[in-house]
Amino acid sequence: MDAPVAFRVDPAFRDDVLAGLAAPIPAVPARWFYDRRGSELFEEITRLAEYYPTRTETALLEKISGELAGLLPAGAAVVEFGSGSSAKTPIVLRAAEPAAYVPIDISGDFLRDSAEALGAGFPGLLVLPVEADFMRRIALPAEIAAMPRLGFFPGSTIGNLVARSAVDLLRAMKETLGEGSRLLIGMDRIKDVDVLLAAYDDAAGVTAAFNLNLLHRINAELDGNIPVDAFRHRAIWNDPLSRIEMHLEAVRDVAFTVAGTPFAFAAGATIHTENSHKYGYRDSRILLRAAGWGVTREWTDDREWFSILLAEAEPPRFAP
Ligand code: AVI
Repeated sequence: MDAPVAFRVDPAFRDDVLAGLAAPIPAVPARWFYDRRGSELFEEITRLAEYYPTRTETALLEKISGELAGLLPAGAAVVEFGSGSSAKTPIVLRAAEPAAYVPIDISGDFLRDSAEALGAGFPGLLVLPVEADFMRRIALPAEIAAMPRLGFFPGSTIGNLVARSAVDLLRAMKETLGEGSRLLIGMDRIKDVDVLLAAYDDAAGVTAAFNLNLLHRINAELDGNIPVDAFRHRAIWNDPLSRIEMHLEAVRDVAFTVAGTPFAFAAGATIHTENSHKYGYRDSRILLRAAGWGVTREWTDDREWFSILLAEAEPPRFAP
């Protein structure tokens, strides 16, 4: 007989779900979307006709790659916040021709695999993956101590954080990279609400499956018995907060347990699962400035749907 497989529960996931479902406004942090199935579904989202951000940002990076080539002095390091598994990283590495590339990611296996795959395409490039949570200040590898640095944070992932967390993250990036460093960051623009809603509630239902997968994950990993068919995907535009919100809405009264704890949701009640903030021309500058980054360039596509900003880590200054 096979020995029983020991089931490992991630205590941080359990704590977030139990506290989040019991909160006055029930919510589960969006980072828990990304189990294996969730990551596959997100990849599928990026290829959807309605989901413009990935396609728009990649095309914009290609378009400005000539200008990016002049950005970095010889012998610089590109530090990417994220694993660098996307098509965007090679565009920047080809353009900037750095001496070193440092991808930072919390998921070690994924990080090493993607760093290896990427390194193979850039012989001579020093690739130094760092396994760490980039929400906090990180000690960069000694090999790049004397190199000028360009941080790279594509994907408009900054938009998934509320303003105070986004500022904390941008400040941590500044501390990690050091004064005088630069940051190349992708941010999604405010646009027509119909375009935004379609991007987060696509006709094929892939985003709905991505959102509902969170409930499957809770059932599988936290011994839950949530009837997933009792919930539906909702995407709404919250105008005063300038963000798309994703929710899971109960379509009928429903009761279930997670890790032995009982929960009940009345029909129409929701679990808030994600925010995706959109930024106007001034908003992005205020956000970056609040964390000590001064914007020196901004590029946008013809429709002005997506921005890539270049910012410089400013020294503290006296101000009136
Ligand atoms: C990862 N992040 C930038 C995506 C976004 O657009 O906010 C996540 C996503 N959620 C639904 N679709 C895509």
